[in-house]
Parts: sequence; structure tokens; C-alpha cells
Amino acid sequence: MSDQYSHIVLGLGATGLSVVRYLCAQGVVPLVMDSRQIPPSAELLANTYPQVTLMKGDFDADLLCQATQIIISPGIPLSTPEIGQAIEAGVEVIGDVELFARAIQDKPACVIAITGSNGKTTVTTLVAEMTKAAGMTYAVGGNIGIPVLDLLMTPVDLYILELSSFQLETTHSLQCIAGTCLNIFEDHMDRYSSIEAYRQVKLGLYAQSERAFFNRDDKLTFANTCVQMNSFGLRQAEGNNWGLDEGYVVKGDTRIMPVSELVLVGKHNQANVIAAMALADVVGISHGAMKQVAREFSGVAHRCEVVNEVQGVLYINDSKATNVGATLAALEGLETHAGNVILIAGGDSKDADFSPLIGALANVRALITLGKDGDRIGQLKADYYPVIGMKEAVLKAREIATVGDIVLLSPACASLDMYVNFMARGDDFKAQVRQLVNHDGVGY
Ligand code: UMA
Ligand code: ADP
Repeated sequence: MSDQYSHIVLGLGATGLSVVRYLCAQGVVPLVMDSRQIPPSAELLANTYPQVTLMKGDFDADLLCQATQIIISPGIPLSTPEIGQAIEAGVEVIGDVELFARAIQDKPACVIAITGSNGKTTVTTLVAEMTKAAGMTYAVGGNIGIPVLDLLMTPVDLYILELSSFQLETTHSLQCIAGTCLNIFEDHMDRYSSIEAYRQVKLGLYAQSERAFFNRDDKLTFANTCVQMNSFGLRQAEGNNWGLDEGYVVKGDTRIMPVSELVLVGKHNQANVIAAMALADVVGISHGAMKQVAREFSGVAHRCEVVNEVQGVLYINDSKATNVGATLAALEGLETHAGNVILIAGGDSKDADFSPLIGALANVRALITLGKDGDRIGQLKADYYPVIGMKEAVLKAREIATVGDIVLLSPACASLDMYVNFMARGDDFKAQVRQLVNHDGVGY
């Protein structure tokens, strides 16, 4: 067999390209396969790595079985038959995060890793902000959008990784100083035989962490492991565990800060901040640096992001709530906030069952619906206001809202029926709210 096929990179998206970049820098020229006719990074590959061959279409099982190592992208299931054949033939199949883990084994840098069904990006970003505030150097990557191998270019004190279940399936050698699984909600059931199978993949992070933090409010995040287990949650905490007590964020019996000083809204975000503090604490980030971030951080764009207050009404953009679970978290979390919620929801449901929303919708002051499946959500409440677009939705919300209300865009749906992505939908909402501000709430 030719040497050039000892390493096969499966998938040519962001991950596949980063793996090619890494291997070529090590003097290894891999073969790349992608089942798509137009893989996203094909042009870039041809221009930058003309020595690398790309095979498009069906995966070639014979070549796969002859390789020494296959580096598989997260979007490709391990259950793909040709990959199963290669595994049976004894070929090592790993992901980019595993390559990263092996590459940093001799480096002094620490790794913090964050997984879970919801809140990963928020917690990852919070930890990064705390690290910055503490004056340490860091790099952020993983499911958040930057392939981890691209982080190796600059030396840092700390790597902060957001890891999906897809990435964890093929990662075994990370040595995190701290890792957490934030929560488990049903997700990606097209890739897993059961929620238990999905959960076990996520909890696989613990065995790769010196200290593992589970969520005391979500028993599915707990596992019996050999590593030091600590926890975070929204109630009292003991020892080295983090929680809330008498209105304060606490570590054991040490008060860190009043929860009322957190800028982020919603109970789920309180949990996110506490989890981030617990992780940051492990690498010695000062309570001062944590508090500074907690007092200033208003959220990652499009995740329960406070847009503005207009005439006593708070506008919140949660466009990233593309499923029922995320909207529920926002609605349940916001119950602690003064005022009533006016919800803007709807879009492309991907055939989701909306019925888990019924209870939460009953507490919503008004429901404004838009998009392909807006009416299906509307029918879950006695009355609702269907509108044709975001401008009309925001105008209708302003008409209904009174001082102390919250207008929340949390669609429980994908945006693709109306927008190119959830970011464009959130940007439209923010632009419409800005119009209200520009006109001092009087009108367009
Ligand atoms: N695909 C094929 N054939 C192939 C290879 C891929 O059809 O041969 C399809 C996959 O089924 C998938 C898409 O192409 O639908 C992208 O897959 P990929 O593995 O090439 O994706 P990358 O561009 O490398 O991006 C991946 C993560 N994507 C997925 O896990 C699907 C990105 O997470 C991540 O930011 C990036 O690596 C860097 O680490 C995105 C994501 O949607 C945001 N993640 C899921 C989520 O958050 O729910 C898990
Ligand atoms: P992820 O990266 O895991 O998708 P994000 O931080 O991007 O998580 O948030 C995605 C959505 O999930 C948000 O719209 C929010 O409503 C919801 N969410 C965020 N944090 C949590 C949490 N801790 N528990 C439940 N839902 C959450």
C-alpha cells in the first residue's frame, strides 16, 4: 500500500481541513474522503494543499481498511458501514480532538472542557472572559466553531474547549484539569439509539478530567467515576461545591457575590455562571476576576441576550432557541424575573412536538407567532397573535407590553423558513428593537 494512504481524513468541512493542515505540518500527506459532491473546503484544499488527494462520493471501504489511522469529522456517524468495516479490520478511528489531546500531552497548558445539551457556548465564553480578566493567555475552540487543532499555533496557559457528543465519541486521551457536563436533554436522537446512549458519550468526558463537575439539579449528569467529583447547582452547596444560598453565589460556605448582580437573565444562566466559576476556580482564577465578568457579561449574542429596555419593557433575543427544550429553559428561567413575558415564537419546527410547551405558555402574558409552524404553536394557547414578520412581531409586542414586561424572542424553531440562520433572525429582531429606541418608543 502506498504511504500516502496511511492516514485518511474523513469529511472536508472545517474539521477535515484543520486535520489536513495539522498532518501536513507534521510531514504526513493524508488522503481525504467526503461523501458530498461539493465539500465545503474543497476549493481551499485544492489551492492550499495541491499534494492532497480528495475522493468525493461513497467512502471506499477497501482504502479505509488498509489505512493506519482514520481521522473522522464529527458530522459523520461512526455507525457508517464502511467505517464499521475499517474498525473491524483493526484500523484506528479517532477524531480531531483526540489528535489535539495527543499533541498537547507534553505541553504545560491546561485544558478545561465543557459538554452538555444546552449552555455549552455560554459557559465556554464565560470561562474565557474570566481567564482574560485574570490576565492569563487562553484559546477557545471545539464545537463553538474553531477546530481544536487550529488552537495549537499559539502557546497559551489554558485551552477552553466546547465539546459535542459527536466529538466525544472519538476522544479518549484528553487530560482536562476540569470538565463538566452541564445538563442532559433529549437531542440528536437521529445519531443515538437512546438518550442513555447519548448521555454515556457525554459523561465520557469525566474519565478524561482530573476534576469533574456535575449539575446537582440534573441527576442525569452524575456518574460514578474514579475521578474527583464536584458539583454546581442552584441550591446550597457544601465543601468545594458551588451553589446559591440566601441570594448569594457560594462555594461551600464562602459567599462569592449577590446573585442580583449577575447581568445574565434567567435561572439557567445563573447555573451557567456558577458552572463557569467552578471551572475557573480550578485553575486559580481569582474571585475578583470572576465577579467582574459576572457583573458585565450580558450573554453570547442570540442566547437570552438582553437587547435593550424601551419604555420600561425589556427586550431579549434568544434566537438560538431552535428547539423546544431551549425555549422552555428561557421561559422557566425568566419566571424569576420581575414582569410578564410576551413571547415571539415560530419558524421551522422540524416536525417537533410542541406539547411540552403547554404549561409554560399558560404563564405567558401574550404569544405572538410567525413563520411556517407559528400557528401550530399558537394553537397551544387560548389566544395568540399571528404576524407575517419580525417588524410586525415587535410592533405588536410593544402595543401589548406594559412597564415591567419582557418581550422574548425564543422561537422553539429553526429559522430556515425565513432566514439564512438563527443569527440573521436574531439580528432582525435587534434591528426592529433599535427602531423602537430610535423613535423613543413612539413609533416607526
Ligand atoms: N457531511 C457529509 N459527508 C461527509 C462529511 C460531512 O454529509 O463526508 C455532513 C455532516 O453530516 C454534517 C455536515 O456535513 O451535516 C458538517 O459535518 P462536518 O463534520 O464536516 O462539520 P465541520 O464543518 O467540521 O464542523 C464540525 C461541527 N459540526 C458538526 O458536528 C455537525 C461544528 O459544530 C464545529 O463547530 C466544528 O466541527 C469545529 O469543531 C456545529 C454543530 O452543528 C456548530 N454541532 C452540533 C450541535 O451543536 O448540535 C453537534
Ligand atoms: P449550546 O452551545 O449548548 O447550544 P448555548 O449557550 O448556545 O448552548 O445556548 C443555546 C440555547 O440553550 C439558548 O437559547 C438557551 O435558551 C438554552 N440554554 C442555555 N443555557 C442553558 C442551560 N444551562 N440549561 C438549559 N437551557 C439552556
